[in-house]
Amino acid sequence: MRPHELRYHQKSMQAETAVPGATQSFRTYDRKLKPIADKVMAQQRLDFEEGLALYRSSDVLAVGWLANHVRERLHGDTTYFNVNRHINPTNVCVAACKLCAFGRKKGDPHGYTMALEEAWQTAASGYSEAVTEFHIVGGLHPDLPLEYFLDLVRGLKERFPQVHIKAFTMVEVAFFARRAKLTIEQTLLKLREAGVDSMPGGGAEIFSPRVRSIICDHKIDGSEWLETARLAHKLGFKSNATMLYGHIESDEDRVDHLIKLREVQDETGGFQTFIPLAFHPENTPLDHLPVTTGLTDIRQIAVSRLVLDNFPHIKAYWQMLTPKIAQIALRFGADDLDGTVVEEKIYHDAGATTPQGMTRKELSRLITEAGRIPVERDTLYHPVTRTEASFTVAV
Ligand code: V47
Repeated sequence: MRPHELRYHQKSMQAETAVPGATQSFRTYDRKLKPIADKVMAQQRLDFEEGLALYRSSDVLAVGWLANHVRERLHGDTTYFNVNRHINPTNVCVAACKLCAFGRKKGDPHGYTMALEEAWQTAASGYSEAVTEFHIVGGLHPDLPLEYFLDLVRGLKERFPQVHIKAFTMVEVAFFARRAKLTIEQTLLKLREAGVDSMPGGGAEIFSPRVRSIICDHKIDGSEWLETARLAHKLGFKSNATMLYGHIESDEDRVDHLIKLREVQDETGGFQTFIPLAFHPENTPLDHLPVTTGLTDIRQIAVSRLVLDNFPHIKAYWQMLTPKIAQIALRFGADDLDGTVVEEKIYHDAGATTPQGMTRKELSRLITEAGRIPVERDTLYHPVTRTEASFTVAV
């Protein structure tokens, strides 16, 4: 036995734990995980200190085992993906967030704003895969009126009536409202009337005021993001939630972020999916920071699954994680890979080397080879059944 193997063997001999009710026995050499495992098996809520212990445990495989247990309890082997297309109507943005490589100041030669016709054409390109979702987010443009976005959505609904429109982060919604001198509720109602069906999870970043003041100081603060989500849910919108990790946040900031989301979810039940987003530093003012490692990404997926006990889904966004890590994440708590995407700008401007899109076949292969069952879903997680020429959604 080599020395590191011996060390592992001794540790596991010390603290091997059989958890009642588990189909297999849970083993860990980290004694702090034992009471956490007992709570997970008993379907009890984890508290702040326990969340912290999951981030700090050296036994990441045991943390992953627990997360996988929860994932299988909720979803068995089912693993979701969807056929979507991202549309970013403008990269012009007043916010100048240090975390971002996508946004450009007004007047910057690399700034762009799509004419409405161009945005509708972008939506149509890549339509060969019969998309079920348009995912629309963009910069906080200083001059574009709310009407531009309403017309954009109306035009999409006219041209692609069967496609779900998941559009505008809580940050964009709050910005539209301020510019149009409307309340958040009034703005949300106008967006709904135009055809917005649900909202993506972006812009949450990390709720800690200390970190937010450094990485995205001109954005709405964490409590405004949460309040906008709360209002959207109360009006009947479903949304997602994200957390940007791997920059200057602490473990405490991460747990705090997850618990704040969990509290809103207790109240509204409006979040569908949580998507942890690893920070990509390239081409941002924070490019001196290192990229996250595979184990950090995998652990983040697992801790999210364990702390967010009231979120139905945890997404391993393959564009951000790479397809290889996203595939492994399917055994560490994730049950969703996101979708075909077709054209991705936010991560690719920040140096992502992943492909811009994947086909249904490629996504299914990743899932099947992870020993899971691929299920194509629509945005609201109804299974999609396809024939050669069309698709139907089981509701
Ligand atoms: O809000 C921006 C993040 C988000 C960088 O809801 C960066 O289904 C890393 O929210 N490095 C936008 N991250 C993406 C997003 C999303 C993606 C996929 C699915 C869904 C969904 C939502 O990307 C931003 C910000 O948190 N981001 N710049 C960067 N350099």
